[in-house]
Amino acid sequence: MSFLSNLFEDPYYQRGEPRRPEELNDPDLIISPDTRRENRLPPGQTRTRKWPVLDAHGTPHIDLANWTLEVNGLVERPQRWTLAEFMSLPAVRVYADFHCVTRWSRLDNIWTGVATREIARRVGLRPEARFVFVTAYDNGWTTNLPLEYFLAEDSLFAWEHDGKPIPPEHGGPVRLIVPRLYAWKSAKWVKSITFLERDRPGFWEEGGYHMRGNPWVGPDGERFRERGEG
Ligand SMILES: Nc1nc2c(c(=O)[nH]1)N[C@H]1C(S)=C(S)[C@@H](COP(=O)(O)O)O[C@H]1N2
Ligand SMILES: [Mo]
Repeated sequence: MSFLSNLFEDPYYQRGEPRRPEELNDPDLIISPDTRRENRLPPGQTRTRKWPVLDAHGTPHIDLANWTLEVNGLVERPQRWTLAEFMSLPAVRVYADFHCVTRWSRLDNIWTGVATREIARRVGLRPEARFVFVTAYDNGWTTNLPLEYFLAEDSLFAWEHDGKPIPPEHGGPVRLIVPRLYAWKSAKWVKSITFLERDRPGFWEEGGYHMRGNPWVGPDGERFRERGEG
């Protein structure tokens, strides 16, 4: 029964096995390297065929006419984009998997949006920048990550998933996608990005979640940090 209702009513339900990146056969598509692994599930993760909604405060109301994305901190040219300005920047498409620290992974996603590298190039990073602090529209929810993961080739500010606009509950109009880290670093409803010299814990990181959060490191991924670490 639930199988049938998922099949017919849930547009995100995945029927088949995840595609291999070679099968996509699309020279413009950026392939997240972790999708090329023999086993695409990081340790301790289970595949979900659905796309669960997970967030701390629920979906915020965002007035699209007043939406802005601001980039500041250790940059030469701080900037603020409206939604129309942001969506007219050159777009990329990325094939990637998505791993939530609560142990589900949604494989086989195509995201469209602006590469984080493109944004970094436009604001001009100062050499001291080493970490990224992200603020979102849901009650000022925050997260932090190392600059090299933010700037990875498969990281982007996405507005489409599998060719359709990202719906509000999944972070639309624009969310961050950082495929190489657990999904809590992929901020939904992104509002501002601040480049920092020293790392600073965000919402879940304050509560003991890992400052980096690489799902592939160690026997069970970097879920929590040890006392005294970071
Ligand atoms: N702004 C914001 N972004 C967020 C969260 C949140 O609470 N607020 N939750 C994170 C977590 S824990 C996960 S697993 C993913 C879930 O994204 P989804 O709801 O589209 O599956 O969003 C991440 N980004
Ligand atoms: Mo998560």
